[in-house]
Amino acid sequence: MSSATTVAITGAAGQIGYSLLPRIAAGEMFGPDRKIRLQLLEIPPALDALRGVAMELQDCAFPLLEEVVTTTDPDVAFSGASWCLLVGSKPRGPGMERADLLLENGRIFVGQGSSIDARAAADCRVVVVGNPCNTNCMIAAAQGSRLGPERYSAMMRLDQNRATALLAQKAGVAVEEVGDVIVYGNHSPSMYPDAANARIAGQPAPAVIGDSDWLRGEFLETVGQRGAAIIAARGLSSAASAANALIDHVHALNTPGKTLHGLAVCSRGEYGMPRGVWAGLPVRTSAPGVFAVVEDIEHDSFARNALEKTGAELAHERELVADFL
Ligand code: NAX
Repeated sequence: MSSATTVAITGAAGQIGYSLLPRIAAGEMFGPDRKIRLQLLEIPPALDALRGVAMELQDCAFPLLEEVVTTTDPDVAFSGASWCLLVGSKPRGPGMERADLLLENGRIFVGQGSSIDARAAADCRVVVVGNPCNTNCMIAAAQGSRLGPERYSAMMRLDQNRATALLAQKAGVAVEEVGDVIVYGNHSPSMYPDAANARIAGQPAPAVIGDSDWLRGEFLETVGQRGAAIIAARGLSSAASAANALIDHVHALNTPGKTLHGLAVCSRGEYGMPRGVWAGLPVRTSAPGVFAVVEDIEHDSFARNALEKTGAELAHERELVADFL
């Protein structure tokens, strides 16, 4: 029996995949002593490209990389996987409404969720990146009877990292001086990056920044529109920073400690998020893969209003995909 960690990655021939796979194979996600087996899923038109990526991985001669499987069959990709990183999804086409996108992707996540529940390892953890990631994650989790909802999370970490870097820049401090930045709700422009409870060099961020208009205006706007700004500048959506955020997300899940992390997890009504949707919430990890939502963070009326809006959007998305749940 192999002692390698088996990692299934969907959409592996895409942009994020191209940034992500070498970093996982180099040990950046699971550590320098852990052998890795990659099981990569694509749709048939992208299979040749995926084989090219696999060739490049081979040519890196990574000491930790034990095997790379390329496939178009979810049952093969998820078989025995301890981590399922669901990156692939259908992009929004011209004239496509968000509701259409939810339905198109919903079908993908019904199939992948069923396959994961049937095939993945008993200790499997699932992380959804493919958008709309919160609702896709809820759909995938709903297909399961073997793995519980606590095994499924969706990625808010890119938003968190963007907000953290922006606060550091504004305060003129190093990024590691900024902590406890949690992005609540949906990974969409309705998200709420909470600067009021963030810390800068151990002090409350609002006191250090000293500009509440900026925190409630330009800061929120810049974080919410950062993805669009990168598309406008690069002609392509964020990929290296998304891959990096996924590595941070998995570290957060795997590293017990007091640090607060923002993950989209199944809400039990914390901070007014509708029960049963996957909402960005503050969590602490108590053992590898085991986390609890931190419930004692206080919010003022401005924040509560923002939380209500993003929560309502998640509830609305759930109504649109009700047939898949
Ligand atoms: P790409 O379009 O470059 O790659 C997506 C890949 O998924 C393609 O190769 C495609 O063939 C594959 N795919 C489509 N349907 C599939 C299926 N049913 N099974 C397996 N593979 C399938 O997109 P990329 O830039 O890599 O982004 C991937 C996803 O991440 C997108 O949905 C994107 O919106 C989302 N993002 C999410 C972020 C987050 O913070 N949660 C940030 C980055 C990114 O925008």
